[in-house]
This record gives sequence, structure tokens and C-alpha cells, in this order.
Amino acid sequence: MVKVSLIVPTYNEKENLPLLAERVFKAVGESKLDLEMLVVDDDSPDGTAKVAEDLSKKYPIKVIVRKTDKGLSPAVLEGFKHANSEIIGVMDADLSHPPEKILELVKALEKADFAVGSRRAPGGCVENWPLYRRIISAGAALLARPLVKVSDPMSGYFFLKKKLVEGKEFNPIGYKIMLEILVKTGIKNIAEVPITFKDRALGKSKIGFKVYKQYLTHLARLYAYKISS
Ligand SMILES: Nc1nc2c(ncn2[C@@H]2O[C@H](COP(=O)(O)OP(=O)(O)OP(=O)(O)O)[C@@H](O)[C@H]2O)c(=O)[nH]1
Ligand SMILES: [Mg+2]
Repeated sequence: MVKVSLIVPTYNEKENLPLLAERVFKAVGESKLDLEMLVVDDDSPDGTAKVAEDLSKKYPIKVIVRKTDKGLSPAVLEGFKHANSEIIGVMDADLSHPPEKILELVKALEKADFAVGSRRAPGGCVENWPLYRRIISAGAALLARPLVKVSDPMSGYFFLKKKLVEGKEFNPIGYKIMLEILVKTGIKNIAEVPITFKDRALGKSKIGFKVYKQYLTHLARLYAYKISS
């Protein structure tokens, strides 16, 4: 059996979590994966943590509730600390990332150190995103292109070998934890698995001007890091 810890950061995702858990554990089904889901919730006011606790009676789910240092990237890093498997995955809770690709992403790690669920690899795409989001996403990806050699540097859906992040220091702000990991570890052996990214159907988006601003600050830091290392 291959053990996998799948980290799902959540903030106000109570409608999505039951659907996500059902699809994830169905997708993994009778495979060789022994998957635990780590829901890392920032004390969501909608009661996401309670929903996750209820789901943990039916599925192998652990719930981590954070009350300080809120934010998506620190939540994922907290998940790393609790992951007990040799393989770690990260996935959004809002069903934008197809759980049906988990097996393919984990299989890619037989040959690679890191596997990205990519919207921009041949066969990947984005569904139902308004034009402005596509333009912002393409622009943001362009700005990150010199930092990493992946087609979708903005992806939040990825799997990696835990030993490659153990003992490493990360200092991300905002949403782009994958970019932080790839730059700081210098991992080069990266596989890309095309995905169809669907816009969230339920719950509210947390993205806004602040997140875009944080991205630019984060990028500046990463360029400074790359130049000095
Ligand atoms: N723990 C934690 N999770 C967060 C935080 N902000 C966002 N998330 C989760 O991170 C994932 C990605 O956030 P989204 O709001 O879907 O961001 P996005 O996909 O860029 O934008 P939309 O899908 O349009 O909302 C989701 O599972 C969110 O619930 C946060 O501050 N803390
Ligand atoms: Mg989303």
C-alpha cells in the first residue's frame, strides 16, 4: 500500500466538504492507496470543522483547526507537520480540482519527485471561469514562468515526496504555496498531469485584491531569493 496524506485547506467550505470527501474516497476506492485526508480549517465561522468532524466518522479524515496565523499557505504548511505518509498531496476543497486525478498524480511520483495537476498541460483546461479570471491567471503565470519550469505555476493541486520538504524553511504569503515549495527546494524532476479545473459551484470565493497584492509581494521575495542563492 502507498500511504498518502491529502491536505485540504478550508475556509467556509461546509457545503463542499461532504461532496469532496465522497468523490475523493470513491476515486481512491479499491486502489493501492491508503489515503488519509487532513482538513486544515482556519476556524471557519460557517462550521466547516464540525462538518469535517462528522465526516471523520465515515472516512479516514483528520481535522486540524487553527486559530492564529490564518491563511491558505500557513494552513498547508501546518498540514505538512501532521502528515504521516511518505507522499503528501494538496487539493482545494471547492471541487475545482478533480479527485479522479489523484491516482494518476500519485502514480507520476514513481518516476518524478513532484506531480502538478496542470490546467495548461496538453489536455488540461479551465471550465466556467469568467474572462477576467483567465486574464489575471495567465498574467500571474507569466510573471512566475522564469522561476519554475512548469506549465501551471499557479496550481494548487499537487503531490510530492515528503522527504523533499522535510527540514526545509518556507516563508510564503498568500495563496501560492506550490510556487514557494518549488523555488525553495529547487525540485526539478516534475511531472505534469492535465486536469480540467472547474469554477467553484458552491460557497464563496475568498480571492480578492488583497490576494493579488500578496502574490506580487511573494513573487518579489522569490525573485530576491533566487538571485541570492
Ligand atoms: N485554512 C484556510 N484555507 C483557506 C483560506 N483561504 C482559502 N482557503 C481554502 O483554500 C482553497 C482555495 O481557496 P479558493 O477561495 O477556492 O481560491 P481560488 O480557487 O483561487 O478562488 P475561487 O475558487 O474563486 O474561490 C479552498 O479550499 C479554500 O477554502 C484560509 O485563509 N485558510
Ligand atoms: Mg477555488
